[in-house]
Amino acid sequence: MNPVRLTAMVVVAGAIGIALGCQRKTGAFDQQDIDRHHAFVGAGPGFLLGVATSAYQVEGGNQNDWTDWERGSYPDGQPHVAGGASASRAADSWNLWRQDVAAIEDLGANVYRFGIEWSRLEPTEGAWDAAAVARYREMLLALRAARRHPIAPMLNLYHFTLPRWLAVRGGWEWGGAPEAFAAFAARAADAFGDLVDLWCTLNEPNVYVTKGYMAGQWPPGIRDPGRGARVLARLLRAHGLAAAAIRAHDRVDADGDGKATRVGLAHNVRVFDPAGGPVDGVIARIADDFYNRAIPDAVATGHIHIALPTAVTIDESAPELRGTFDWLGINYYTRDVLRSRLAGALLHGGAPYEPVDDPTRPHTDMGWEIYPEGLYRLLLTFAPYGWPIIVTESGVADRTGIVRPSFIRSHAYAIDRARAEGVPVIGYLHWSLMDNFEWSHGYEGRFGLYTIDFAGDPALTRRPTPAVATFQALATGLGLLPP
Ligand code: GBH
Repeated sequence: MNPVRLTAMVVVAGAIGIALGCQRKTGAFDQQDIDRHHAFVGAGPGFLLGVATSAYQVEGGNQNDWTDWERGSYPDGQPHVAGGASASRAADSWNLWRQDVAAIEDLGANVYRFGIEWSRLEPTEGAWDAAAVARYREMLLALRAARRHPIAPMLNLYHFTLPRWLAVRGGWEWGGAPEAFAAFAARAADAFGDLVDLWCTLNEPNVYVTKGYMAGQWPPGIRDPGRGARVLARLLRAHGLAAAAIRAHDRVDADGDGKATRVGLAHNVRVFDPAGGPVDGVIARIADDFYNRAIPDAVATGHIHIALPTAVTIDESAPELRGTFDWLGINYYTRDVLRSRLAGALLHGGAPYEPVDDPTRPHTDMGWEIYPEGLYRLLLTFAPYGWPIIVTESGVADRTGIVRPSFIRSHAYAIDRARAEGVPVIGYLHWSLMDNFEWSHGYEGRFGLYTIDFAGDPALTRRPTPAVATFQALATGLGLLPP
């Protein structure tokens, strides 16, 4: 189908979808519908079914701003990372990557989203580690030569960690950071472009700024919304420059589909529902504009608008951002139900709202509400932008492994409901392939399809959880595994 018609179709479908979405806002999925549903059937051979990880969370052996943060503690003595854990070995994927590839083959996945670590490839400014390049290439080749069918790599360039040389200059607050990132992207495209078509520039810029510059729970540990908003604008600039660099430097169509590059970004989205009255509604709308809308709006319009009332309003022209998405990546985990606390915020500072938890709803080990309807609602919300959508992350912290199968099935159902209404979802990637270093939660958040006994098993064996079979059933439905 020609792109104009496709776009028109998507916009119309999206508009209808939004109307439906509003109507059905509180309409919970019927468990019997989910149980009966065969997910992704008819999605077509091009559908991307895969798993995701990030470099720092799985590789081990890295030295960057997070390594330094892990060693630190808060003024009250609490370590920055629960239990004082560190990612010094993590899942040891730097050495055990063949086991990772074998696990992905067993799943039947046809795409693997993973990171290349900037601090490893460019340990000092301008340097380039040829041995690290060779090791990543070895893995890329193994993915392309996988057992049943090729596993397309989706290469992620930035996922929360910065080289030390850049962090000491001020990280993303340093004016030269976007250009430095684009230079890294260009070199990565030169080094890996013959094996990679799917490029993800940034992971969750909104999560990075809220954790690193507002909550102060991640490096650089700042609590200043204004600075956070400015860093978000910087990250958008960095994305724009990197997208251009990737397209200029990767001219090789690795998979023969006629396109050398398909560039996007993984955007964390959350449903913000008001707990009650009109003020809660206004607050939810502000949260939605800042958290969910600012990034795609900037790319759609070529204008950066970031507003945090009472803290900062940024308005900048950025025409170079237009056209930088071949796809939009959606990372979805949970929703927030918000009750405003404006008076409290004005008098004592802090967030202008507090989350209201409904204890009757199911929750994950991290305390996040399990709300698959939110994925459906958000897919309808993002469809009118017109980009094909890849669910670049969806997953659940579940130490037992018992919850994950139904979590996968309900979220796949949410995707299919959106697809049935015309939303062009072209892929689903589960977070995560295996248990890994869950940032400030250390090894307490278990997101893996494969579990790892970090404390008791020095071999770090990847052991399948019950959800492996659930995922394999999706692959079978898509013809990626034999019935
Ligand atoms: C993703 O972030 C990351 O890309 C990945 O590195 C990470 O391992 C994975 O998800 C699992 O966390 O604690 O009240 O703020 C998702 C980050 C998840 C942050 C939901 C905010 C809301 C609950 N977000 N979370 S709260």
